[in-house]
Amino acid sequence: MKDQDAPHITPYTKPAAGWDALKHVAISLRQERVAPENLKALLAQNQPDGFDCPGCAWPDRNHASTFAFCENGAKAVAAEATSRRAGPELFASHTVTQLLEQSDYALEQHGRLTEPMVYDAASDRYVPISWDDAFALVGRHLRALPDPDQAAFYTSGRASNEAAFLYQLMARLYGTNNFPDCSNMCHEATSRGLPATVGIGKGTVTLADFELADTILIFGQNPATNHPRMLGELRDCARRGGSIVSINPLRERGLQRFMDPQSALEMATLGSTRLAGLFVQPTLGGDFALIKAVAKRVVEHDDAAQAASAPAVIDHAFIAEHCSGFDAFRDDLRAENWQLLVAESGVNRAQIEALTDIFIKGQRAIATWGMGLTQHKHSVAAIRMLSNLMMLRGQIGKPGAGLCPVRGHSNVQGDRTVGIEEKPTAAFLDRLGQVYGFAPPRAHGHDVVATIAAMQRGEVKVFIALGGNFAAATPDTPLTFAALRQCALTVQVATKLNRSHLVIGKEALLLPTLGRTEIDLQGGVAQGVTVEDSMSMVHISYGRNAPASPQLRSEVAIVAGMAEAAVGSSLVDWRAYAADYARIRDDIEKVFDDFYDYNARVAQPGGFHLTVASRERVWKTASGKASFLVAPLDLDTPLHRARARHGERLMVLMSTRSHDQYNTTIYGMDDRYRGVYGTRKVVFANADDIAMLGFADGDMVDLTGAWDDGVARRADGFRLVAYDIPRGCLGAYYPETNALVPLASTADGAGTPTSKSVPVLLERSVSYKVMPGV
Ligand SMILES: Nc1nc2c(c(=O)[nH]1)N[C@H]1C(S)=C(S)[C@@H](COP(=O)(O)OP(=O)(O)OC[C@H]3O[C@@H](n4cnc5c(=O)[nH]c(N)nc54)[C@H](O)[C@@H]3O)O[C@H]1N2
Ligand SMILES: Nc1nc2c(c(=O)[nH]1)N[C@H]1C(S)=C(S)[C@@H](COP(=O)(O)OP(=O)(O)OC[C@H]3O[C@@H](n4cnc5c(=O)[nH]c(N)nc54)[C@H](O)[C@@H]3O)O[C@H]1N2
Ligand SMILES: [Mo]
Repeated sequence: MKDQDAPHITPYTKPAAGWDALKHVAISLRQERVAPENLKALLAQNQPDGFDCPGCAWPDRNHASTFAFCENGAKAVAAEATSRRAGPELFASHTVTQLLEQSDYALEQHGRLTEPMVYDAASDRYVPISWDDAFALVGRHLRALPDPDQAAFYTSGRASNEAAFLYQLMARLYGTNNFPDCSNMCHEATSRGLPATVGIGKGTVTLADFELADTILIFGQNPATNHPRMLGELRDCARRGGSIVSINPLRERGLQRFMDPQSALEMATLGSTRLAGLFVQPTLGGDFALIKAVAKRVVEHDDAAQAASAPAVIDHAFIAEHCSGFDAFRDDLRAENWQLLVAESGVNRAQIEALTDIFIKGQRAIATWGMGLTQHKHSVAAIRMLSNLMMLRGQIGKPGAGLCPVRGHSNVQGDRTVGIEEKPTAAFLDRLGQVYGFAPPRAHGHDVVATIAAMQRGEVKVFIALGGNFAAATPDTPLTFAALRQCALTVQVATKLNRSHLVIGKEALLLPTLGRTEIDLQGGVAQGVTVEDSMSMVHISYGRNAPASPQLRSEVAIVAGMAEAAVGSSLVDWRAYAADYARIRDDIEKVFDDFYDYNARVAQPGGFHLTVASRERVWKTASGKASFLVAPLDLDTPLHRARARHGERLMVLMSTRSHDQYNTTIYGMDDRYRGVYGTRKVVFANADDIAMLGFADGDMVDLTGAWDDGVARRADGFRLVAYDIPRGCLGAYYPETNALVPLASTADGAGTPTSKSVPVLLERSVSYKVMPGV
């Protein structure tokens, strides 16, 4: 197994997916020691009567017939179906301090949590507690707070609509809108950016549009690792002769060639499809300038066409009927400075030209994007500029075209839809109040970054997490740890052990829950839960495996238990909800019109599509039109200032995912498509930068933060890997580099930590003189 091998760097030369992926599925099933009876769960993945893949939010074809095989989906299922257990024996034999010394990989390897545990400060250990006592402890703490805003309720995007709806109801009945959510660190810039331009913060396409698209632009996304099922759509587009462009500082291997495990012919003949035809490699955070440059070229082409009485390049009919602000937008583009656009994007004129040519040739274009676009200071502006670029050619709200933010967690979009929102609208609160007969809190609550800051100030004292790994996923690791440790109570609802269960308040609970793959029986009846994918399809999911332990409770049951203890049952019959999830759906429908006939419509194979107004060319903006928004280049950012201070030694770091991880869950130590084996402590750098800084490929370096707030930040002991990445840019993995991400550095207008533009300096490593094993 590679994990035991000496770390090494060996470029990957085969196509993505294919036999290699199948081999790695087999390895992961073996490593996780998945019991044979649980293997059948894999076959039920994304079947109409099966469960929704807990991997990513990419939708399924019809959510019916295809067994969409995906290496990383299989790994996510195997990790949940593992036969390993983190039971009371583990906690009896290890103090919390000892467990904290273990790596994220080692913590994950302990397996599934089995019973509710409470922290015992005297022995520094977790000890068993009954469910009733655990709920009573939560109730006691919440009721003791003088102000409900001293509690915060975190959600990670695997929670079902039913669990998330009850969770927000509990918190609002309790009296707060403090809903830090994983999406604050993820697609928040999308959700906050798009409404001002197209009226709604969701994507406008469905899978049917991918079948028709002739052009797909992929911004800042690594689908071969993070959304492998998307490769099937890209393959089909490439085979139809469509154009695919990857806009990414890295030429991600998985976007170069692809072999489809579902195509018997490809697998048998070792054939593969060439995916992206053009790779444009902007500097980190250079997308705003790049997109603006392409928009400027589109205007220039259109001006030239008009002068020559040739067919227009801009869709003037669409703009006349549907858009506002076009003239000012065009004038701003005409006035924009080419030299600055090139310098700020890091892309030369020839490449901008090539990208523009493909874009204006496209009759049906889709733009997709991931974390490469959302985790920067100017993410909101960049996403709006992308929307504006698409509007120039009328590429929104018609078949085969549109905006496609690709979400992460399998229900991160649904959680927000059903009310996990720290800045709720008045209309939603009015409705919730009417349905349940109470006055919901009106003040906006804390997002992730604001929650940590409030903990630091001692203003948030009770922290409850419905899934996720808050301590590891968030910025400024040492400061965040200290903030969490100041809490009076931390509560974690989880499937598997992670760092957040060890970075705890004065009192702490660890509550084990059923995963999506497991049968959820209430009163002898199997319950299904519903989720919304990245393209707004809502469908139902039934687990197939026996629960990992008889003591596990569903997320719905756990939330209901906490709610009863914290706010009582006078307004809400929590037990009735927990006994039959269909009742929760009946009431979700009362709060959200879009969910009419919820139970009936999710019972149909494939579920139903939630209305996305912009898809229908209905614009829910202030002007009632799709809005062009003028935005200037910002030439005085913290990065510019850091570069002015440190000159060319200043590097900008992106923190990203390897192939063997699911966010903070580390399945293994390889990043196959990027050629990294047996280690996660690597930093990718341009060979010329390595030489300029006086290092050599393979040297060990330490990374120090170059943010100018006086806080010392560092991450030590990384191996330099010469890589095809633009000058001045570095790449390394998250969460190992989160200590370098400043809490105060967030996306303007979204609050997302800027995890893909972290200013750092490199030093020769003091802690590791030689790379172990190399
Ligand atoms: N197997 C697996 N699947 C997952 C996850 C996982 O960890 N593992 N995580 C899930 C979650 S929550 C999410 S949000 C998604 C994340 O999926 P992605 O959005 O693919 O996230 P990252 O791996 O962070 O990679 C971002 C990509 O953006 C590029 N990039 C970085 N900075 C820039 C930039 O400034 N501009 C441009 N144009 N590109 C840039 C990087 O090179 C990388 O290819 O995946 C989901 N699916
Ligand atoms: N530096 C840097 N930081 C980042 C990012 C980055 O790219 N760079 N990405 C950000 C992004 S996009 C995201 S989405 C966040 C992710 O932040 P989180 O969502 O908080 O983190 P995860 O690692 O996905 O959470 C994994 C844990 O969830 C629990 N879990 C798994 N399944 C279930 C379930 O069904 N129910 C419950 N209750 N618990 C479950 C398990 O205990 C597991 O250990 O991280 C963000 N942080
Ligand atoms: Mo995410």
